[in-house]
Amino acid sequence: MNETNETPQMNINWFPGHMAKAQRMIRENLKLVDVVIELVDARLPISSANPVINDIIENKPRVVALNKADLAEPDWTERWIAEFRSRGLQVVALDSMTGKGAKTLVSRVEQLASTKINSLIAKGINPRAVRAMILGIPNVGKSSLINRLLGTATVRTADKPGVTRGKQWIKIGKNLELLDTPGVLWPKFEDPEVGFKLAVTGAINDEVYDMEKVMAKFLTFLQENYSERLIERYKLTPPLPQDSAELLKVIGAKRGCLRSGGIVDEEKVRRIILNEFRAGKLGRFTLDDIK
Ligand SMILES: Nc1nc2c(ncn2[C@@H]2O[C@H](COP(=O)(O)OP(=O)(O)OP(=O)(O)O)[C@@H](O)[C@H]2O)c(=O)[nH]1
Ligand SMILES: [Mg+2]
Repeated sequence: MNETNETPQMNINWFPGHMAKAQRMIRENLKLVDVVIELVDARLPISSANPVINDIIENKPRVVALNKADLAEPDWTERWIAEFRSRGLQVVALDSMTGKGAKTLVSRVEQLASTKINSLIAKGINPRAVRAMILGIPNVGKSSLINRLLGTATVRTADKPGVTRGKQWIKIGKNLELLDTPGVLWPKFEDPEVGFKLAVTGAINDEVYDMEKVMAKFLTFLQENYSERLIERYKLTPPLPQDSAELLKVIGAKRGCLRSGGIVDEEKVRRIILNEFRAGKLGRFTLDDIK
């Protein structure tokens, strides 16, 4: 996407103290688990990743789940899967709303822990369930995945004194226990391009960035790359205006977003387009390219 100089000021919610605290809590919980499930957004598998995830989890086995795959372009998801594999990572596509991919995810987690579990067996120690936790930036779908897995879980296990003191685990099938509190990671702040993608996909609170600037850039992006989708969705007549402000007005007029005097309610149109994009009504998008 084109470079612009605007930065959605997303760092407001993440002071250095918050990051340090989040990291500390995650490290504490990491001691209890065999495997990490790193959730990223399939529409932006790199931009939605935490910048220092490797340092945080160190050598803990990890499976990357490309969540919201239902909103991403399937071809691109395939390419991203191949890319992650070529980097030596386990990866699965996931839709936490329907649960598509969840079974594969669970079996990958079990596979990743099998070396450790087998070594316990070899030492004559009773094999125990594999333990895992979910990590990811805000809004990536951590709670949705937990709820989805809970839906298929046999029990939500209570505290287990001595072993997992004070922690709540969700037992999934016979062999897997999932920590019921996910680790919330901070996104990448520095790169304005990343900030833009996080803003349009809803990873950053709408109050925290300049909606007008973000939507101007987004409309230009749609006009340049996906004009046929705009034409179809909003019943527009081609060619579309190149200027994003003009385009906004045209869509607003078609949608009847008019205030008294026939003036287009721009705020309302921006909101409609953004909501429809996020709900997948403009089609499926992958915003990160493989570099
Ligand atoms: N289409 C689609 N939407 C999803 C998926 N997973 C989650 N969502 C939606 O994404 C939004 C955020 O999901 P949550 O599960 O609350 O995300 P979270 O990571 O727990 O967010 P925080 O608790 O704020 O850190 C919700 O509106 C979900 O309905 C998915 O696989 N597909
Ligand atoms: Mg949550």
